[in-house]
Amino acid sequence: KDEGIPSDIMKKTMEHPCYNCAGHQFARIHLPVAPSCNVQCNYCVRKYDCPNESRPGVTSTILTPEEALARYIAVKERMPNLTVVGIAGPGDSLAGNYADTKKTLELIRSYDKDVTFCLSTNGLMLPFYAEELVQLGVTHVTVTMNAVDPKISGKIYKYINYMGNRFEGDAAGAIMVSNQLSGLKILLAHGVICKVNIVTLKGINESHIPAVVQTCKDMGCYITNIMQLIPVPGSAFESLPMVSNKDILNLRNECNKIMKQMFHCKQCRADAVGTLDNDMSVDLAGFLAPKEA
Ligand code: CLF
Ligand code: SF4
Repeated sequence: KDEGIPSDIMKKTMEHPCYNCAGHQFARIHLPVAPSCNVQCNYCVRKYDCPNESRPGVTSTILTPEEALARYIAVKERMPNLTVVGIAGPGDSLAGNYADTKKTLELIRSYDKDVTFCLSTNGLMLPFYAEELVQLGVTHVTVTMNAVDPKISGKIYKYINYMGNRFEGDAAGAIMVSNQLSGLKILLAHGVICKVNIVTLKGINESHIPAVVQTCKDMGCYITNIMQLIPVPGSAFESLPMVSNKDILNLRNECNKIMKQMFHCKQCRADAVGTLDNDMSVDLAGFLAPKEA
């Protein structure tokens, strides 16, 4: 199933902690340079990190691109197994702060030719930026796509802000699905390794998830990550019943028959640093402090 992927990209994928369960020894650093967002998901309260790619309840300090480079250099010097730079919010990497996302990647690339660039997005602006991301050297992209049916997608967003207008309901769903799919298509045509995150929303998209996974498989995505919704107090979906770990496992197992599944997602912070099992961001200053002689 990995046929057709060039060997250098395959190597990056094998050394990416999220794209395969065997990547435990490799570390990633999330650089929190993208605070703004262009949509309002019903499960999100914006004062926390984007729960499309993070566990809720954490607020990352925003870094400028220059600060992000400095953090990358400091961490890389102490973490030789660091293979991946991820931009995962705390808002959306392609929303209003896209210029900072871009600048961050450019600065890091001029310092490090090899590190893998990984980016996560809700997909709204992906058709506009996909080719530029390829030029910037992004080889791995995650799109959170909770539905491929506009009616179902439309129930997940309170509204979206797009081309100067606000859309809701079916119209919002239709734009999201269309842009997520066309953005993915452009990336896939350029050989980007694509992952789709799917947040399981009881009574909303639960039974539709295999159809989302089948669409991802048919397009040529590499892996899907079926995630649990951790309800955020104050969000529109705060009282949506949580899907049990067992139900998530069953869904992943069912969808594993369709295509490769992620079983080890840690729903990490937008400023996570380290291996998936050992997040150093909680005490980054301590980790970076000069060691006592
Ligand atoms: Fe970060 Fe996401 Fe890239 Fe990984 S996280 S941008 S793909 S480098 Fe990984 Fe964390 Fe799960 Fe995301 S464990 S929340 S899947
Ligand atoms: Fe919140 Fe959705 Fe925006 Fe992520 S994409 S920050 S979940 S509104």
